[in-house]
Amino acid sequence: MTQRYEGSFDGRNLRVAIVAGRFNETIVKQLVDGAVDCLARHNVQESDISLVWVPGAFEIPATAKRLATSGEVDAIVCLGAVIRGETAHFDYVAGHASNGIGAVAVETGLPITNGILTTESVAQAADRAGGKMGNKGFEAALAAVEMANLYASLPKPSPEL
Ligand code: INI
Repeated sequence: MTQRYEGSFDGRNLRVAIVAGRFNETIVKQLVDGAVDCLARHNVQESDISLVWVPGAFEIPATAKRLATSGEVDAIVCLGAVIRGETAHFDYVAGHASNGIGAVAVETGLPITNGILTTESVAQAADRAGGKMGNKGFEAALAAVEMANLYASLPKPSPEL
């Protein structure tokens, strides 16, 4: 018979860290609110949520790695806003953040989700931070709960591989 694996959306007993980049803070605060709301709605205890602020999206991957290797969290939600109109460094900051988060997730085997907005304008970012396109912070938090539960249910990784 086919073994089917899927993570549940029940966050009971999960310890979740949110790493948030302060750059474009008004937008990122909306993402954080969305993420915290999602975690609360999915039974994550308030005392099991850590919120870590860093200066900007560039600092998110290294901070996520510190948390991932602490053994004290089950999932990490990365939130930030990189807006093209505001920097010639857009591609570097956005690329580093996104690639870095992916690399940390693969290296550490911990669920780390990407709720970093990369948009052309502040208006596009606002649309995705509680506006007409929803809240990417909420979505990233939901993905973190699902992935933490999925990993808990999958066969354990072999220490030899
Ligand atoms: N950081 C962001 O999170 N978003 C941006 O749009 C941004 N811009 O425009 O430059 C940004 N820059 C700061 C960067 O993330 C670092 O904090 C900074 O370079 C210090 O290392």
